[in-house]
Formats: sequence, structure tokens, C-alpha cells
Amino acid sequence: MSTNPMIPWEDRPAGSTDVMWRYSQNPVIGRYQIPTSNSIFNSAVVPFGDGFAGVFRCDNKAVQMNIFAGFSKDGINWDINHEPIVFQAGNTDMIESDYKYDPRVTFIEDRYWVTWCNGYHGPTIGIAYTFDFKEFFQCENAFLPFNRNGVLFPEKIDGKYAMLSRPSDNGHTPFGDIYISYSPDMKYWGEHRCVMKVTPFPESAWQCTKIGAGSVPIKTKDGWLEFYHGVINTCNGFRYSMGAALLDLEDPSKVLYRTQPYLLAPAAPYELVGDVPNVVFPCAALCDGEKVAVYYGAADTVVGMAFGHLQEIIDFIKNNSI
Ligand code: BMA
Repeated sequence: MSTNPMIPWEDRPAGSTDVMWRYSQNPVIGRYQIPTSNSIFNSAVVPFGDGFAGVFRCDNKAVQMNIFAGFSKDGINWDINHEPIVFQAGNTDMIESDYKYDPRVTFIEDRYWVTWCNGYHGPTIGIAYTFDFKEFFQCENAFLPFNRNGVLFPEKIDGKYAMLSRPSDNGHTPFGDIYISYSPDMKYWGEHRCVMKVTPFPESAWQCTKIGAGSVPIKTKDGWLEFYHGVINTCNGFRYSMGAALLDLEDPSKVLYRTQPYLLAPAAPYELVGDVPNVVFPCAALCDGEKVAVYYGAADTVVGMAFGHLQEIIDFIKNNSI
């Protein structure tokens, strides 16, 4: 468990009135940061030891998707392993995995849980745990294919593990709402409930095509703070932006508030230009109780960070809710 390192931070730039702002040194992880990579993006980090650890999506130069462990003292400068994570059997026999992408990492009770989009006859949600980011134990897939964006809550709710996810299809899914599911044991998942749907056009057009959970929810007195992505289908294809919602603490299938405007949308050069232009895709957030640092994939190519003050973000969500 972490000894609470200082989270990475940079003050709001002078003159900015944005509730969240980009790190001036973005991107923090470049596309060729390990020798085999074509791109490193949509990756997750957590406090670990006296620093941070993470699981990174590194697509290789054959454009095969896989996930890699990495470590950092400051949350900004990362040493990412050159070899992908090799899994051992966890709560089941080893199950096949054609590819792995878009990891999330959650500390629950005594270990770190990794969820990702696992290729099993199409994408579904893979689950594994680790204590040290060296040995990883793969568990049952949470769902039938097709599903993406599986994000665990950092504590049990009513005695059960809880996970957000986004049922999908096997392609570049043109729809998608966020659901919650529960499990007594991280093996069998049920009690599936709808949490949030896309917005009716044109009420909040940036999230009118599909939405998906992003960061591990942050527990606040005002509810679970969840950063998510929303997508609009433009004449140039999908455009991915970031919004946030507050979910009820006892029953997180209830949305208390949800941003009508986005918090961050593709605008910086590294978000507009890359292998997939116009993508801001949050997968992790650090919070020390006052400050928030979000990690997001930019243009499916690099990793960027954005910052904000927790209370300002909460107030913004409440005051700009649908
Ligand atoms: C989704 C996933 C993400 C990706 C996004 C934009 O379907 O593949 O990994 O960031 O599309 O291309």
C-alpha cells in the first residue's frame, strides 16, 4: 500500500478560467518510450510504495495491443518494462487472451486489481490482481463478449465488489451506455444495472454517441466522482472528450449530477494529431483529498495529464449538470 506520495501537480496557468487544465509538459509518456512501442496511451497509475506504479497500454510496431507494468517516483517520469505482463492463473485456469488494452488499476483492501479489455472471441473485461506489480494473477473474465471500459470501485459496496462497464459490439461501436455489476468474489458477476446513457442530441452533443467509464471512482462527501469519456460522431469520425459525474455513495447506479459541458476535449496538438486524431481518453485519476491529477490517452498515441482542484470540480459538476 502507498505511503501517500505527493501527487504530481502544476498550478492553473495564469489567465485560465478552466476548471481543469493540461500539464504544460504534456505528453508525459511518448509513443516510442519503450523500444518496441508504436504508441503508449490509455494507461492507469496508482500510488505504490514511496512513489507510483502503473499498467500501460503499449501497442507494438506490429500494432499488437498489450499491457506493461511501470514505475515512477514522481508520477510523471516513468520506467515502463520492456516486456509485457506475463500472467499466472488466479481464481481460474488460464484463459486465452488474443490481446489486452485500456487497463485500469484499483487498490481494494489488500491488493491491486487490474481490469482491461481482454480479447476473448472479441473484447470483454479481463481481471487480474497483483501485490507488487511483478507477479500478476489472471482471474475469470467478468462478462461475456462484447464489453469494454471495465472500472472497479476502490471498495466493496454493500459487501460486494462493484464494476462499471460498457456493453459493446466487436467493432468501432457506434453506441454505448455505462452499467454497473456486482460480484461477491471477483469471479461471478451479476445484478447488472444501467447507470448512465448517452445524452439526447443536442442537449450535450459531445456525449451523444457513446460514453464509457474512465478513472477509478474517487470517494468524496458529495458522491463517487467518476471521470468518463463521451463521444460524438462527427463527419470526420468519432471525437472523444472527458466529462465527470457524481454517483450516489450507497447506490452508485444513481447519478446525482453529470456535466453538460465537457471538462477536457481534444484541442492540444498531441490530442488533435496522432494515430487516431481527436481523442481524450481518461483511464486514471490521483487525488490527495484536495488536488486531482487525471491521466488520459491522447490521440491513441501518447499519455497526457490534466489537473484540477477537487472541490472546484465537484462544484462545477453540480452547477453545470444535465
Ligand atoms: C475505443 C478503444 C480505445 C480508443 C478509442 C479511440 O474503441 O479502442 O482504446 O482510445 O476507441 O480510438
